[in-house]
Amino acid sequence: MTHCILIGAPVDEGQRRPGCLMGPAAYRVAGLAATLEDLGHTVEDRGDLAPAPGRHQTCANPAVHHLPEVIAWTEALQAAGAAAMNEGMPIFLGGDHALALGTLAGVASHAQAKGRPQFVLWLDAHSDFHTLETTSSGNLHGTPLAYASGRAGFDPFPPFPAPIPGHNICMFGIRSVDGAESAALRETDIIVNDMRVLDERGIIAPLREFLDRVRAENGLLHISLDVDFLDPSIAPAVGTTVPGGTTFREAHLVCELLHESGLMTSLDLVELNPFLDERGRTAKLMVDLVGSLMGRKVFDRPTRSY
Ligand code: B3U
Ligand code: MN
Ligand code: MN
Repeated sequence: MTHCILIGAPVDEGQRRPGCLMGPAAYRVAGLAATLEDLGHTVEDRGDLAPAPGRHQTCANPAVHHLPEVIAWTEALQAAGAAAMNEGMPIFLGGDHALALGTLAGVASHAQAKGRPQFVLWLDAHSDFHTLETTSSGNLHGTPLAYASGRAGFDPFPPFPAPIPGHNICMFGIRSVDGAESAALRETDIIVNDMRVLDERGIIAPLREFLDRVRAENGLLHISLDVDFLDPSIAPAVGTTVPGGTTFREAHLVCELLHESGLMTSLDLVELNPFLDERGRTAKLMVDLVGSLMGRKVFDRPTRSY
């Protein structure tokens, strides 16, 4: 039984298409709390954060937009995330992926305080490895992993509290990487399981390899689930659809394996844009996946027989 702490983060300033701010409400309407309670967990819904920018930070790249707003979210989510880690498992309801600038800062500072290594599993079509200097879209939802790994180029942001080593970060489902991201990623030891790798090796072996390391090092594991990890045919409610995503069955299998590992300590649900949804199907699918992550099984075998 886990104490699940829901934290709404209706941020939509990390990209340009309005609608992600309705995400937290959509997860609640789709029955997230009841799904968790039915699985035997306790749920505490802390409502939605609403930080206001205190200053007007700027940066040299003119494409970057909503910088003060995103910095305010980062600070608020770092504080809320670090506090929640002491009390249970935070589940951050986005909001676009810019929220992970703050959630990663929060969980990493908690891990540092506990003297345990932080690991990150990034379930996404995108590598989100831009800095303020390299992004050409100016959309800050494309930057959180660069910030968390301690890359330079985030001057107006608070320094990332405890940069996460590259080999503790595993990207999974990647199929859209910009040139500047690619060049920077090659200089790191981040594990990039792009779709080529998953097509060749399947999803189980690369995931188990990573989870085995988290376990061996007694790590904390943050999972960041971007809606576009899923194929747009099953999850249309996202601003940046990329074909060739994971299927319904693959996504559930990933979630079941993650549950079986018992390693997840925090979770982001990001990029849901309910304005683009079809009768709530994407919100319901995301809630369903959280059900699998938190222990729902098709058939409860006493021991694994396969
Ligand atoms: N890499 C592109 C596209 C992108 C990143 N994350 C999303 N889209 N969702 C960029 O704008 O940084
Ligand atoms: Mn993303
Ligand atoms: Mn994405």
